[in-house]
Amino acid sequence: PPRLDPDRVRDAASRFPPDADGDPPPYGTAGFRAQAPILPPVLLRCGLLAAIKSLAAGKMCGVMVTASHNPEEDNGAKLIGPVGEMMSPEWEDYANRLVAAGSDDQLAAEAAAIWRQEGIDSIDEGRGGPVGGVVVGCDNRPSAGLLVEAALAGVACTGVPVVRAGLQTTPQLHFRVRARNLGQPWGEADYYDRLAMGLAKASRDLVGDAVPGRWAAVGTDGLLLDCANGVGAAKAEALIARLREAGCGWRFDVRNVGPRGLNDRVGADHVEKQRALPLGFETVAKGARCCSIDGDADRLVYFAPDGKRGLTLFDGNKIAALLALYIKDALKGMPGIAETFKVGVVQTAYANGASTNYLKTELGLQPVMTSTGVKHLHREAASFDVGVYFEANGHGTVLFSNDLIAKLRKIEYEDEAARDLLAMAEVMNQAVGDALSGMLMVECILRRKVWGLKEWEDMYTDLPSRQLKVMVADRAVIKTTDAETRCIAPDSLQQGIDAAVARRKSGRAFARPSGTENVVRIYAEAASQGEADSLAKDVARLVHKLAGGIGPVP
Ligand code: G16
Repeated sequence: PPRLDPDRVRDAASRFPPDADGDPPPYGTAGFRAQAPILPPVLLRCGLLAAIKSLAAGKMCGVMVTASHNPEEDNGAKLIGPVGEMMSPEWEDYANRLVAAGSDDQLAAEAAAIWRQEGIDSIDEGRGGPVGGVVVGCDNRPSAGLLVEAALAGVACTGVPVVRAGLQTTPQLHFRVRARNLGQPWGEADYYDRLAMGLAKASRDLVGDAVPGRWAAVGTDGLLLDCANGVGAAKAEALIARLREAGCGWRFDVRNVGPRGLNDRVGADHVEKQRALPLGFETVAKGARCCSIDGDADRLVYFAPDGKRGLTLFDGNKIAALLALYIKDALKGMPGIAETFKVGVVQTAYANGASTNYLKTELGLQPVMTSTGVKHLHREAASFDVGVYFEANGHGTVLFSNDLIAKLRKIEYEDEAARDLLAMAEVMNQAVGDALSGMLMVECILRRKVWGLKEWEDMYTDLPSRQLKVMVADRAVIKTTDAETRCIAPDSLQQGIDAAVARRKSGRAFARPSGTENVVRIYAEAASQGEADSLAKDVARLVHKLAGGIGPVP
């Protein structure tokens, strides 16, 4: 049976020693992120922790080696729990404890303490001890090889079986862990099958070689996909090949397929934050339907070139609004269900005020606000029967409760809307935000509604907004409350922000420390672009002055 072998821990720790002159990174918004060279000891500890978690749960867990939207030189780890979720706060603390354990002996002692705390030795699964397993996947960064080895060495300290999944998107690895633990088909081919079959059901008459006449009349029948030169490129191509086999004749033009230039002026983060076209899209026709995913394919944003080197953005909020509208429409014809089952939408402070207003006034929903981080949104969304969650940056999915799925199954033969929702639950990744699955659902809904981008854009008009980053010596000096909408430290920062906001019509602004980069993020919106820009700048200057800014004053 698995057991924690202190000699193995010490041996592994000495093979992947911590960086002598640097503090280890803290567990951030989505796990650990740092420059790749300092990460091997962190990944060793992540492997070790995932193994302990898997034993505590008696299920498979996962480690994804990725730094997502961050530059190619960075890397990191996302830890995946037994239902495909991100780790709970308690396990984040364990992760920090292990990563802070500098010497070989400290690590062995800390791991043993967590092992005891979780009562692993007293677990008897009827097979002579606890059972578990860890699957390790990675994106296509050059530093992945060594970091995967470090994670595997961490798992090996416990004797827990380990699986190398190789190149995976983050959502694929989450899907795999969840499906495996639920006893469902879990391989990579099963992932493509599920999406392709779900889409075939969701799009019904639309799948096939012939583009329906009404859709063709909208004028934009193909999708240009920017893959950020990341791991998602090859996976998107595999998915599209599977769609073809299933008879889907939709056209996709896959661009920025790597291997070089990861996240460098391409990808969802670039498009959403810079409001700039990704490289390789300079000559794309005005109004063409395009989307960008990020380095590990868990974010999705749509855009259309405006013909002047700029673009119209369809961010996570616009995607959420489209999905929520589709769900509300489906529920309209199902009175019993609409009254009994709760639909909810979860957003963060980055949600444009106009999107929140649309959800409230047009769809009659009361959006729930959480702090930044999929882990927070996911948890909230799971409390609804249909929980739509999206961050403005394009992270999100739609979760369906088991009760609702069971109810829909009972009526699917006589009810078309029930079939639509079941198909949506198949297409949308139930473990985490997934750019490829989100993209299929958006494509399907636009076709079903016979909507071009114009109709989608017209759902509501975003208030002008601006995002900035400020470098500070220590971003931890900024403390926030109320889902990160207000600062409680340093002193007088919030007063300054309030005064700056009050000077703008429809103004709103906040500052928060990033959990994935060494910066403070600023968000501002107002009635005009000029006011949003100047408000963001005012807040950036306040942060620079009061929170120890480094470098030039913004
Ligand atoms: C991660 C998280 C997201 C979060 C983003 C930015 O995304 O998964 O939930 O919105 O970081 O976080 P922060 O503003 O704290 O830097 P990704 O795509 O980098 O994994």
